Amino acid sequence: MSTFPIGAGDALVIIDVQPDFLPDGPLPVPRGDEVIAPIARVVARFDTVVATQDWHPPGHVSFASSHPGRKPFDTIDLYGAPQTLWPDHCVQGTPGARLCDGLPKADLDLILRKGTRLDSDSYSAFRENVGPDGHRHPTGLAGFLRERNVRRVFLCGLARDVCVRFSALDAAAADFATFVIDDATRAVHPQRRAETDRAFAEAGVTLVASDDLL
Ligand code: VGL
Ligand code: ZN
Repeated sequence: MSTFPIGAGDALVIIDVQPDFLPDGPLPVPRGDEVIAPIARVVARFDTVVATQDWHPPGHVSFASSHPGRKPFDTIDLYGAPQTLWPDHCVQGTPGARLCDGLPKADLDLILRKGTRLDSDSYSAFRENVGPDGHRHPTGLAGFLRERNVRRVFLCGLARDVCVRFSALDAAAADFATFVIDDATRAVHPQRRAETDRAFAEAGVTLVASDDLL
């Protein structure tokens, strides 16, 4: 028996399962390839399935290479908020920015691209990071889900401590009941797991296992 029977008001949101985040990519997520199998197992349960792609223009503000003297994983102040600088990754139109082989692409209702503006990043599928005008602009995903009468959002993908984390917090802030399918995520920094778990707990985000949905 399924612990979480999945129905019409539920959406699966698959975050950034792209080759550049796999263990051989320029921004490797350890064991990131292991999320694909559990995602492929649960996808058929959902009427609404969204996948995001991190989709940056060349020279993106989040790339360390765009900031002379900085190196990957440095943190800078950007528009009054901390911004981690990353190796170049997920450049628009490159093979590393595609959705990974093995993802159930035929089941996707929406592919949402984020981080597309040169001067702002977007960890979250729901809202960009703070931009030059001091605002976090919505991507439109909350409206898409609401118009389909979605009440519960189930998140999975990469990376647990970056884009999955910020997407889950924003889903909860947008009043969706929010779940993270834990075994269908992997983190850039697995050793910092407690920090992400605390953020989930404070936001009322519930961790579930993919088997609980079957
Ligand atoms: C991500 C770092 C930079 C992610 C995206 O998908 O978690 N992490 N851009
Ligand atoms: Zn990125």
